[in-house]
Amino acid sequence: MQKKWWHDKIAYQIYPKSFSDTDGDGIGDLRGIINKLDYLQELGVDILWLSPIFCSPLADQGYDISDYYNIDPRFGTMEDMEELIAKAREKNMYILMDLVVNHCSDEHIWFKEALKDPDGRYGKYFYIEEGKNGNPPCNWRSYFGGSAWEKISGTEKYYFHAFHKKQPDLNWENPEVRQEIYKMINWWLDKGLGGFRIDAIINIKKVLPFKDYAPDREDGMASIKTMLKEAEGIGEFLSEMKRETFEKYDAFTVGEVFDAKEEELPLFFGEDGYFSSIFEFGPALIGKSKDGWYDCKEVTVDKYKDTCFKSQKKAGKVGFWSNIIENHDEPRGVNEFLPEGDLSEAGKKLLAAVYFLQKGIPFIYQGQELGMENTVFHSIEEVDDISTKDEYQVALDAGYSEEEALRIVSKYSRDNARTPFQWSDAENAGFSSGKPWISLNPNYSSINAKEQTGREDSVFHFYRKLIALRKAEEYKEVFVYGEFVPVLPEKENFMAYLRKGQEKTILVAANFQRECVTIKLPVRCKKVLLNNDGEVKVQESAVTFGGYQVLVMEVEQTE
Ligand code: TEU
Repeated sequence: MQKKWWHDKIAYQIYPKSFSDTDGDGIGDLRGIINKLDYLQELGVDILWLSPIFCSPLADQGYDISDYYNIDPRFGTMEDMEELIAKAREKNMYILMDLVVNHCSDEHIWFKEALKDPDGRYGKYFYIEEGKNGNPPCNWRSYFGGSAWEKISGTEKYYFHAFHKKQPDLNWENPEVRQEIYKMINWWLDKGLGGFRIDAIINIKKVLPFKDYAPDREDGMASIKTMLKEAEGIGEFLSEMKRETFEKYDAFTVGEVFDAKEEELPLFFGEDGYFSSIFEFGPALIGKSKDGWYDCKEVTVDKYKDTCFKSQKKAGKVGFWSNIIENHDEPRGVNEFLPEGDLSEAGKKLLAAVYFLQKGIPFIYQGQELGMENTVFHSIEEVDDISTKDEYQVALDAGYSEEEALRIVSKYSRDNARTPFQWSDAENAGFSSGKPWISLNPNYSSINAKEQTGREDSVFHFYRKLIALRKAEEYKEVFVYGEFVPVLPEKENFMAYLRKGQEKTILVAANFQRECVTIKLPVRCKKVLLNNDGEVKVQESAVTFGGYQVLVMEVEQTE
């Protein structure tokens, strides 16, 4: 495999709006990120992915861009952005921006021009279709609920939006649109970006002409995902984009690609793939239902393990997943993947070790390094997220009470990940001197960076040690390139795997339960490299694990 600069890097996702506010408007800003580069350097991360900070009405928190060439004044200025890129590079850090080009904002000049003349040049930048007998052109449901079509007032025409109606889809079939996008990408890469995270990119290729699919809910509509299963030819667009932009700069790109078919993985993130990597969403999709959050099934330890093992097998020799336990669209990983009631620091560190040391690029989402947890909602009025509000209505429509519907969406809401970063136990958790745009998680007095950076056995320092171990001269080859081999996969509530390198073999072994257990391992331990909790009890190849104890060991090389 040809070695790439990003293979041994650790990535960190920043949700700027909730990271650190320096001007007291209650919204995080670029100056806040610049001021926290030392904190991020202490943690040991290399790549910083910023969720969108372009001009936006924030209908979908910046994933609705109204000007790709300017920073939204709420986040700062272009000079701040250029300073951040420069100061990050001084610390050998790379900045990724969030490339949101499946759609733009309805306040983008292109769309304003399109509304003036739907049949004109800019009308062709979007999907604008005649309605059918006063109805939308087809029965696709938006990701955020309701029809994916919005009527253009004063006409019988509709425009398509896979997401919110303020996010009209850009028409990628139009070469002029694609060239506009490539020009913008290169403009940003010329500023010194390390690359991009690429938003919702699987949606850019639609099945055309638009047609109905069999309804999958009582509302008579069909999920867009049904159409995507049939869509063909996205590779032409993605290859062209890579050729015209990313590969000219050796940029690191990570695609947000859901539901990629196994046989297509080499096309997406193989040696010559469309992207450097794509996110591994297997764990995030465990238990999910096409009917809505109310119908989600519980995640179990063994389901999590099996999903990880299957994904690792799929990626095998293809390339590098980008591995996560959470992001700005998901609830906090410790709530999702640790059994309810077991959110101990030992459990949080165990979860950290078992995902972080798999093969792939580890991504840490802001606050995950502290073990930040889901927040509490007392009413749906406290919820900001449009997706959560839609799912609340879906639960009500399914017959759940308001109280039940609130309990359901509280568990899965994207807002769980968007509460202000918990810097300290000071007012507003040290996030802002003003009123935060979204309520704090009340537990900031006990879970915060100031307390944890000052405590050697904290979750923060365990992540710091994990990063240092992955980067250690002696072990980086095995952690970056080593083969992933499941160990005792049939053992319940136990997750173990080898990483087999040319010179070294590592065993990660986790007792994913409260009860102690003694395991006879198929390998002999040479050296314990990391232990999250309790004593180390290793005799030859028999190991006794305490509750939620994980051990990272160098073991004898085997065939
Ligand atoms: O998300 C794309 C997406 O399909 C999933 O994240 C999911 O549909 C969404 O989270 C609804 O629950 C990307 C961004 O990560 C997300 O924040 C944006 O809302 C979306 O695209 C539109 O840009």
